[in-house]
Amino acid sequence: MSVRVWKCGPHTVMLDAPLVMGVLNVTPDSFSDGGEHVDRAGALEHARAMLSEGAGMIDVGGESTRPGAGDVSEAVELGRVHCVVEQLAADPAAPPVSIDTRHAGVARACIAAGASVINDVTGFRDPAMIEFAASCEAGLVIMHMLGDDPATMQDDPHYDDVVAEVAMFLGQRASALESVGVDPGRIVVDPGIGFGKTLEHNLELLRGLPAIAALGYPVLVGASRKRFIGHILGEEDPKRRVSGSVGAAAYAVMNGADIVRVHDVAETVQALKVIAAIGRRSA
Ligand code: HH2
Repeated sequence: MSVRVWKCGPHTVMLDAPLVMGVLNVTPDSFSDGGEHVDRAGALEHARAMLSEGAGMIDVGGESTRPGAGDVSEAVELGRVHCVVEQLAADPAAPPVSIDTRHAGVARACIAAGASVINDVTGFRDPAMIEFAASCEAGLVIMHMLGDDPATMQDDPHYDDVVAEVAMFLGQRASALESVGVDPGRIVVDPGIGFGKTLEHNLELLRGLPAIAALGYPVLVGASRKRFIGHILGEEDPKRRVSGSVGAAAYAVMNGADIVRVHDVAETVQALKVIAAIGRRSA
């Protein structure tokens, strides 16, 4: 059996078992944990806690992309994330650090500071982002968002066939990156749960993960604490959506996801360990 790997700068990330990516929002306004990790020491402490709980990667973000979020300048975003990325990446034994940004300047500065992955929720549509991706060796997460603006993406989203359209977008963005010389082994694709999608679109995408995986790239799913889980559960408070989020992550992994982006690392790791044990066959 071939072992799947993801090339992320100096790291080779093994994807023979699901990878849990821990979310570190260094923002005042993220939808579920805004303001909790804005001081540097607290952010680092939270990242280290997630690593000890089993996260295989930390995704650091300095701009909320929740529906209706306003723009943040690159300078402000970078001011929030740069030191945190630098300090997390300074430990040679630490797993890779991902920078969650749609701004090429922030990506460039954070890769220089030691990050190994660029997670772009706009799917590498900005020519400056494509140019930078081609010039470095970082792992690249291509995410689908309807339109290119979180402020308006939830305004009456419409698709004729959400799974086919999202898969086509992801395939086209991956081809655009490969056409400028990006090694396909650096690419991961993500259907962008909640980014310009109704509840039913999100559910169709989770059911349709095999069609996304058929593109041939590893698949990342970020369903954690999102509003569609709140809709299903009738739960307004994102922090009270943990069990629902673990359920979504478990389903995603069983239906083809290689990486899950989560806020609640310990709970997710526990569920995935049980799934792995049940699925394991003795030779
Ligand atoms: N979701 C969010 C942010 N970045 N990146 C990827 N690849 N996939 C996702 O589903 C995804 C993402 C939104 O979650 P969060 O970071 O917790 O919230 P906010 O954008 O409000 O900071």
